[in-house]
Amino acid sequence: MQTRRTAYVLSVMALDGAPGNQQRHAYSTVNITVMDINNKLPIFPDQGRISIMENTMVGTLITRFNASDLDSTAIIRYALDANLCEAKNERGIPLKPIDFNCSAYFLLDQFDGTLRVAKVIDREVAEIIKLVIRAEDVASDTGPQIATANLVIDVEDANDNNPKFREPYYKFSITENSKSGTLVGSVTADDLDKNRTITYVLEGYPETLKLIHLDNTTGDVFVFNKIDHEVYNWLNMTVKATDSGVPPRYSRTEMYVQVLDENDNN
Ligand SMILES: [Ca+2]
Ligand SMILES: [Ca+2]
Ligand SMILES: [Ca+2]
Ligand SMILES: [Ca+2]
Repeated sequence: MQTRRTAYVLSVMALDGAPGNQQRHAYSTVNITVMDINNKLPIFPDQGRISIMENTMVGTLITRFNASDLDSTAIIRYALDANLCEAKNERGIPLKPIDFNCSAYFLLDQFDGTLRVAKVIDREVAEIIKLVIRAEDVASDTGPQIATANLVIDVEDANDNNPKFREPYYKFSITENSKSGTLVGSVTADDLDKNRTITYVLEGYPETLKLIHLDNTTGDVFVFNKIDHEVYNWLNMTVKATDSGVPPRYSRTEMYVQVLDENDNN
């Protein structure tokens, strides 16, 4: 351990108590050395907010902490306070430690203060994570010297989920000769990412697509042209749902429309 010495040299003049010019004096030199006692807490201000993308690779550097300490002998060591780590999902609901072991997602090097990804983070699980970091001067002469700082990590969304239809397939039925504009049914897909604006498109044989219309934004399915049961008992189509991510992702499902006989051939 290296100790800073601050040295002062004083010249001291001593006078005796004799009156007037009978007074005698002497000079002397005094050397004073001030030893630095390690008695100051580390200085570790709040670390603000930082963003990382979800799915960032394990080992990626997030940031580096750098606490300071006025004592020359300071030796700073860093640690995460696992008990104070907090994660919230996108609705702001805190995640229980048993569901999301917050501190397990980060690796803090105690010596150099680097914070790295220890486990791939899924934004759909945790969107905001608050870390509490302890900086301790382990060379303290005066008992524990610990300063703590917060760091808020915003997990940015990547488009890593396809839209998902609520049903494995859709089956509707209509009576033949239903008027154009008659509602057949509705399809809905959800997306776990932030790009949840879904566009729906119908795919199938051109002659089938002339009969049925799908609203691109609502997923509502309408009769478009008169459908004759004697020609079609069933209409089979595919619905494609595309999200608004960059690049977009999509999924498909089957849609079956049964055309019921109106008994119009008597
Ligand atoms: Ca100190
Ligand atoms: Ca994800
Ligand atoms: Ca998506
Ligand atoms: Ca995502």
